[in-house]
Amino acid sequence: MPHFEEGTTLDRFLLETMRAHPGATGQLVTLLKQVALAGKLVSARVQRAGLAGMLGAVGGMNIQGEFVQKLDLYANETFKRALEHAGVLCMIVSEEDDGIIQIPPQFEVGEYVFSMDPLDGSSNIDTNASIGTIFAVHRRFSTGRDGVAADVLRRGRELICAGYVIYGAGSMMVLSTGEGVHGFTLDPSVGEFFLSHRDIRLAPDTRAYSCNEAYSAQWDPRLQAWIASLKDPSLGWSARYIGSLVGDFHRNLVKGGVFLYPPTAKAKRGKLRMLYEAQPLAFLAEAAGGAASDGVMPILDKLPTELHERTPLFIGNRDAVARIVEVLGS
Ligand code: P6P
Repeated sequence: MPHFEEGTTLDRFLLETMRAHPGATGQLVTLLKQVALAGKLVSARVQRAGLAGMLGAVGGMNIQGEFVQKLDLYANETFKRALEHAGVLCMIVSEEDDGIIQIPPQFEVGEYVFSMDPLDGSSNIDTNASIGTIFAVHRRFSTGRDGVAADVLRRGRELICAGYVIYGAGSMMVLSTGEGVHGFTLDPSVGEFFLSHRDIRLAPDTRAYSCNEAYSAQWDPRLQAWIASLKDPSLGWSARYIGSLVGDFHRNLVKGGVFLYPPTAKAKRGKLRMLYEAQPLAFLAEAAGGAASDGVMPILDKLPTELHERTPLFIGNRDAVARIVEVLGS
C-alpha cells in the first residue's frame, strides 16, 4: 500500500493504488473517478435544494428556469449518466429502478457491476440532515454483452470495492477496495476530493448505540432487554440516531458506535436493502475493523436472491455486534 500524505487528491490516490496492482487495467480507476464526478454534481444540487424548495415545490420551475427534480431521481439519473458511457460496467442496479439497468447499446460494456442507492435518506432533505449515495462494485463473471442477475446476487465478501458519498456539513467520499477505508473531503472551491481520513479504523470500544427506539416494543425481547441494560448510568452509553443510514453509519465509523435496524412488525425481514445498503456498508465496516450481521450471520456471508432484498442490520463496533449476535442466540 503506497504511503499517502494528507492533501492527496482522490485521482492521485486511485492512480497510485492502481500502480501498486500490476494486473490493474484502469477500469476501476475510471469507474471511481466517474463516481466522484457524479458525487460532486449531486453535492452541488443537494446544497442548493433548500433554494429550489423556496423557489418552487418539487416539480416546479426555479428562478434559473431549471426543472426542479426530486433529488433522488436527479441523483439516480446523474450517477447513471456518469457511469453508463465509461465502458467499465455491464449493468447497474439502483434502489430507484425495479429491474436491472442495462448499458445502452451505443456504449461499450466493461468488467464491473455497479449497485447503488443514489440518495439514501432523501426524506431528510428538508431537515438538512446528512444524506448520501451508497455504492458497491462486483466484477462480472457472465460472458455476454449484458450483465445478468447472477453477476450481482453474490456474497458481499466477493465485492471488489464499496463506498458512499455523504452530503452533510461537507461532502465526503468514503471508499475501500479491501485494503483499509479512506475518506476524501470535497473542497467545493476547487471541485476536488482531498484525502482527509487515511485508513479509518472503527473504534475498538464504544458506548454509543443508534436505532429507532420508537419500534423497540416490536423487537425480539432479548434485544429489548440488552438495549435496556445499556441504560444503566454507570455504563456511560449514549444514543444517537439521525434516521439517515449514511449519516448514522458515518458517525459510527469515525467516532465509534453500533447501528441497529432489527426486524419490526412492518418490516419483518428488516427495512434496509442487501445489495446497496447492507453489503457495501458491511464491506466498509469489516475493512475498518468492525463487523456487520443480520443477527445470525455476517452480512458479507449472506447470499441474496432478489435485487431489492431486505435484511436486519447490526453494524459497527465489532464487540457490540458480537454481543448482539450472542444475545439473539441465547
Ligand atoms: P426509520 C431512510 O429512509 C432509511 O432508508 C435509512 O436511511 C434509515 O436508516 C432508515 O430508513 C430509517 O428508518 O424507520 O427509522 O425512519
